[in-house]
Amino acid sequence: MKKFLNLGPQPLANSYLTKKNLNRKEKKFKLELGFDPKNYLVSIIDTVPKEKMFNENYPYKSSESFTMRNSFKTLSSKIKKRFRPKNILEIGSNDGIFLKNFNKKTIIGVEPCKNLAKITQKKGFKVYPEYWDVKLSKKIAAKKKIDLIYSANTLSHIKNFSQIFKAINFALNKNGILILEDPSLLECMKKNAYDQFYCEHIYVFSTISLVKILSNFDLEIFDIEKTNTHGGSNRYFIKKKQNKSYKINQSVRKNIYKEKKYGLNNFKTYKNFSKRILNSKNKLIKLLNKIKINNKKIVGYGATAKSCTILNYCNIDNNIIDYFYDTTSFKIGKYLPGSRIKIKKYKKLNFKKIDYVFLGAWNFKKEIFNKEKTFIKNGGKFITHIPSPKII
Ligand code: JHZ
Repeated sequence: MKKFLNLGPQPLANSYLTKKNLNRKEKKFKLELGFDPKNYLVSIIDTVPKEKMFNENYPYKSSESFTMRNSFKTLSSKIKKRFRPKNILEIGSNDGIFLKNFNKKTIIGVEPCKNLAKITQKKGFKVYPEYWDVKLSKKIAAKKKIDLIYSANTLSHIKNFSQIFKAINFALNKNGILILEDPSLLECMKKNAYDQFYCEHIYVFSTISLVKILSNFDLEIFDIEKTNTHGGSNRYFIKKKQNKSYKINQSVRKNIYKEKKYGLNNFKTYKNFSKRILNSKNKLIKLLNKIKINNKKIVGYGATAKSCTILNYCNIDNNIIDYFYDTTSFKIGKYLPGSRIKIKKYKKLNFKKIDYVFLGAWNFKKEIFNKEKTFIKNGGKFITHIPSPKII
């Protein structure tokens, strides 16, 4: 693995602090990114044990945003029409945002964060509160092999990819389909979205890396859809190579072409990205300091895991951002890791009290701008670092 980016020592991105443990020293982990020239895979060099990140205190709930609820709903209808699966398995079912669109008898979930698994179990769905691995896959497949496996923003969080795909191959019917959805490395690089890198995102996948990896497990991508969620994701449709009922669609070739043209197969591209990120950091610090010199008030919007990377890499604390607004009950009243900026219960932005808003959840810009029309109309301004730090 060739190292290209050092985002410094970072606390766990989703370990929000309570008032009680605010003075405690936080454990920090090296956040360095590397490129594996053999598999074209970008990943974190030193990973954190999964139990430290994904446990019964996991604060992120997918259902907090309208955009995500809508995206999962639309996809569910498409799946029913295009594949007509008799049974479905979702790996990383979070709070049931996808599952709830299906009949309880036809879908099962896997969710190791027990607090989240419980939310869906309470609604009557079968959810295994376990980590996805070969052992669990065998347990599930012993009852019945699966027609369709779906996983969004989860496989990129599991350290051992050979175990992930071995387990999937095992559970999947011979004509079964795997739909895998994760942030696109190409979009991340184009947008200078270095905040996609934090402890939980062990990989940020590209098509060219997945093609190589999947091939070792007799799996292949036959179609790709682009989605706007999480700053630009790819939704990969994957099948076993032996299954000839789907032809490989043009979209696969197109994606590969675009990624190679951009240079995702070339280490130099990553070194250049790293230079841009250092510039982005310096520009953001300069911009925020200039606003503060003029005694203006800045708050944050969306206490995302991504924000943790930005705040800690750029040394931003509550001298710069007074507090963050967030709608997630698990996060409200707590403090962002490292920066220790307070998270307050979301209130509509008040232009009389707030001058600038840092977009922690920049990936939901459209949804947020829609909600905050009054603030914008009255001169309230947002700050974003995507694709480069600026006031909008
Ligand atoms: P959002 C998490 O990352 C963690 P984060 C995880 N590792 C991952 O991969 C992605 O999700 C999928 C709030 N919000 O989705 C809700 C408002 O307050 O960008 C959330 O706390 N008001 C699993 O944390 C946060 O912003 C709003 O109007 O980077 C959004 O977090 C909206 C739209 C959101 O993921």
